[in-house]
Amino acid sequence: MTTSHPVYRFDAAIVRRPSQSVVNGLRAGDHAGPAFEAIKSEHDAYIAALRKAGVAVAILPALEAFPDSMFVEDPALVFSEGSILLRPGAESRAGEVREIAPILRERFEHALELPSPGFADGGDILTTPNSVMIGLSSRTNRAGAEGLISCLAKLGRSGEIVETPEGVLHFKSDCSLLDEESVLTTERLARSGVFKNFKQIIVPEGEEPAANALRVNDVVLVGSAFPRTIERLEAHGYDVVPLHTTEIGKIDAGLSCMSLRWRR
Ligand code: CIR
Repeated sequence: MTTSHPVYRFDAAIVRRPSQSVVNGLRAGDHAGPAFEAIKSEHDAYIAALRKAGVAVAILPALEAFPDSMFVEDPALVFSEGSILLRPGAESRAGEVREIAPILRERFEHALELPSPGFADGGDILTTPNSVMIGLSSRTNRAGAEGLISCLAKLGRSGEIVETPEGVLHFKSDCSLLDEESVLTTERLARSGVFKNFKQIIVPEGEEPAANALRVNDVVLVGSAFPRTIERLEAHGYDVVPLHTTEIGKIDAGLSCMSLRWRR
């Protein structure tokens, strides 16, 4: 189906303040974790950018028990038509669902839950005009993806199962939607052919984490550490807002992870 408004038009978002425990956030590899103050300033700038783009942002309190809980994109999925509580694939993140559930039930008339069994992280889900792409990954398995497809059907949307490149945390670590017909993607993901029906802008080699950008209304939020990607997007006419992501990048996160966004 085709939605009545572009899928990157949002007027509401939920974010969650980082906890001090974020310094222990999950990460692949054994490099040093981020510094709390630096994460906090990246998060503050992100909220300011969403507001400037025209989004009403609700801020949830930090959850010390859950180091990765500022990444609210993962435990749930939201649309104008309703919300779906997911089941994150990392054990340490399972309890985040219980924390966000009441907030979604309050805001959405249709608040669905991913059926058991199966796991699905919001970071693996890319909403496009014609389908919701669900990337299989170390966090999202086939049972979770199939359960999600049944929930999406109840909201009048169709889901499509796709593959995440080997070694990449989430499907959306490597891509983002730029407009109704264009995506920003890494070369390794583009190679799979998953975006054959889209115009593709490939992030330059060495800037792969830039692929997790975020189109919000008239602007595209992009990590400021990726000048060649920014240049490429500007050359295609996008209005880019660069944001610091170096600290959240240390725990494998990017710009989409820090909010749940929808149009009321
Ligand atoms: C994790 O490994 O779960 C967090 N450290 C990063 C989550 C990033 N979320 C996202 O890409 N949606």
